[in-house]
Amino acid sequence: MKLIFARTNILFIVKQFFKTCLINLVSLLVVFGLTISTVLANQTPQVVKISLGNTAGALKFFPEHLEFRAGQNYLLELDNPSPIKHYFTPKDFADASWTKKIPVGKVEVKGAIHELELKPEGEAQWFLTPMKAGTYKFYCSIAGHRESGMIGKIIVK
Ligand SMILES: [Cu+2]
Repeated sequence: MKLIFARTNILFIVKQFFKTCLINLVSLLVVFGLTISTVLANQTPQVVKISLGNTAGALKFFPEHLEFRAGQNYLLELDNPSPIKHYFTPKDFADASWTKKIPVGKVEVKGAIHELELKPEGEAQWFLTPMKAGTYKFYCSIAGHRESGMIGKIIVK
C-alpha cells in the first residue's frame, strides 16, 4: 500500500517536473519569436540601385533584372542619369509589396504607390518589403519607351 502511494507520488513529481520544463520551453520560444520579429521590423534595408537610362540616352534600365527575397526590407535607390525624363513603373510588384515610405524632402509618401517619374538627374528612394513570391515586370510608361526596351524583370523568391 505504502509502496503504491510512494510510486504515485514520484510519478506526480516527475509529471510536474516535465510540465514546468514544457512551460519554460514555450515561454523561451515566445520570447525568441518576439525578438526575431523585432529584429525583422528594425532590420536595415538592403540597398538596390536602379538607373533609368544612362548618359548616352539609352532606353534601358540598369540593371534589367532584379531579385528580391520576400519579407526582407529593401531600399530602392533610383536615379535618372539620362537627358530625358523616365518613369519607374513596377505596378504588380508594388501591389505585392508593402511600401514603407518614399521620402520626398521633409515629406514621407506612404500607401499604395505604382509609379515614380524621374526628371533628368532626378533621384528617389523607395523603402519597401516584397511580400509575395513571383515574377513581375517593371517598365517606363512613356509612349514608345517600353517598346524600345525600357522594360525589366523582377523575381521575388
Ligand atoms: Cu522612359
